Amino acid sequence: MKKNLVLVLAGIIIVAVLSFACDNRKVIELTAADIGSGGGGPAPVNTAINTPTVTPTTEAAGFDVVGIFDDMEDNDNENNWGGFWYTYDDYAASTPPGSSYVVPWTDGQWERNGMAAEPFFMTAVTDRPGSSYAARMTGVVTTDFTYGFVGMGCSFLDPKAPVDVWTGVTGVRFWTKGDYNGYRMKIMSSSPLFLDGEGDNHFGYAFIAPPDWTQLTIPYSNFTQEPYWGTVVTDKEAALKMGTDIQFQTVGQPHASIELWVDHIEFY
Ligand SMILES: [Ca+2]
Ligand SMILES: [Ca+2]
Repeated sequence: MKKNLVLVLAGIIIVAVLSFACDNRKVIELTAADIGSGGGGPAPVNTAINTPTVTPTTEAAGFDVVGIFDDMEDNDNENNWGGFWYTYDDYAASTPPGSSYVVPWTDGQWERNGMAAEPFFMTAVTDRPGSSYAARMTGVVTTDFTYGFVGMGCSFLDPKAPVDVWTGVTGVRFWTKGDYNGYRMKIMSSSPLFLDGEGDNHFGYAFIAPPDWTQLTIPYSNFTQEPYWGTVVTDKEAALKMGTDIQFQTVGQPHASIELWVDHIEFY
């Protein structure tokens, strides 16, 4: 009886450690190579990975955070605040590399194919009145990295810097459609509370991509961390006062194909 209990406990600990170790390796999921360099703009500076504690103070946004972050209607890869869209994958998350695949390609994918990286591109919308363009990713999620993933996201600013998206803001609203798979929207934070920087377990909200365009309204009160990995951060306010990116990432694996559209993102 005791022996079984010990074995079960040992199993739980091993799973937890493995889970932590693997997820911990996501610290390199957002290398500079994975971040789109933008339409002629300089590549966002990914300071959070190497120096997660050098930005202890919240930078005033200098603009009204409440309102449209990006409706993509200008069909470029830059949001209304000046940051750039990008995709990312699990290539650098393990050895041998993860093999999940995302379109638009990551900078790393371009480079591995011997080509100069091209920026994230928007996709034409024909089935939502009032919208001509939206952000869309397609791809495949494999298990060469056990916790394989792909995602797309957008830095708030360029160069990357923390923005207080908490004060005076109730939550995030966006239109989405997709393939009925699960995805997780998250707000990356450069708060030093996240000990593993960009690879840590940031606040977000998981949803099922609906087959038809649907507006999701997600108050910050519904934002959570994922269970069982990363740094437990109880101060959501501190985290969201230092937001750096919004990201949309696959949940679960493998997926023979994924497709997610996101449009008209606003803070409300
Ligand atoms: Ca734009
Ligand atoms: Ca649009």
